[in-house]
Amino acid sequence: MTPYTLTLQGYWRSSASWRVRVALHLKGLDYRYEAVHLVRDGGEHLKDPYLQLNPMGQVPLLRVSGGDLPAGEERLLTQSVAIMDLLDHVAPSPLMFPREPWARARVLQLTEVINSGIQPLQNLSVLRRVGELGGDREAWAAEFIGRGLAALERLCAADASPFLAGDAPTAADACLAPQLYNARRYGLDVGRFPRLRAVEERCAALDAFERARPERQPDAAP
Ligand SMILES: N[C@@H](CCC(=O)N[C@@H](CS)C(=O)NCC(=O)O)C(=O)O
Repeated sequence: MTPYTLTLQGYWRSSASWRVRVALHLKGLDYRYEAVHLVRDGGEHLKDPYLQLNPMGQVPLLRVSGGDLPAGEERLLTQSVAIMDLLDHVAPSPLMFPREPWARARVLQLTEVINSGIQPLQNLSVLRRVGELGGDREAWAAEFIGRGLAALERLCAADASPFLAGDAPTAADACLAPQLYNARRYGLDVGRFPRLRAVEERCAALDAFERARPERQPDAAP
């Protein structure tokens, strides 16, 4: 089998792209990075050719060829949670989603609190629309990030394991680091979330998490 060829189309400050970068680095996978600018000229993600590839007009997108795919075929995958799951097939160690059903469900639960319950409410397109409708974008984002993280803190407070769901980082931890970064961007005092902060610190000590940070990406703006 030939090695997989992976290209990540993302944006330095995109939290969903950041999750995928964490997974790629944890697994030690080489990948090409192609920046899709979310802000310049109204956003490359909302125009062709990118919009043809992802009609949702969002990053990240992973392009995959080689490996167990038929020769010459390239597959495109969007949605960071689906991408992290596919990466468990491409490189099973370490797993982003444990195989044991209860442990897997717990990781998915915590992942979805962020992926479905927080991030979509503070997404660029949603905040733009809140602004157009006369709302306060920053207050809106802070409100929903704060509510979601408070719930996540409660869901995890009784668990003393080093990471959100066990002894090793999973997809849930890959979602947590970028979400706390966004919380700070919108002025939240993350000291309110001691369990989440402790996990974040443990993650930050790992090279994979450090390399995935926005400011380490080639398209990072000063
Ligand atoms: N559920 C999607 C969310 C993707 C997403 O919202 N991406 C953001 C950046 S983090 C985006 O492209 N936003 C562009 C916009 O809202 O216009 C995933 O996990 O991949």
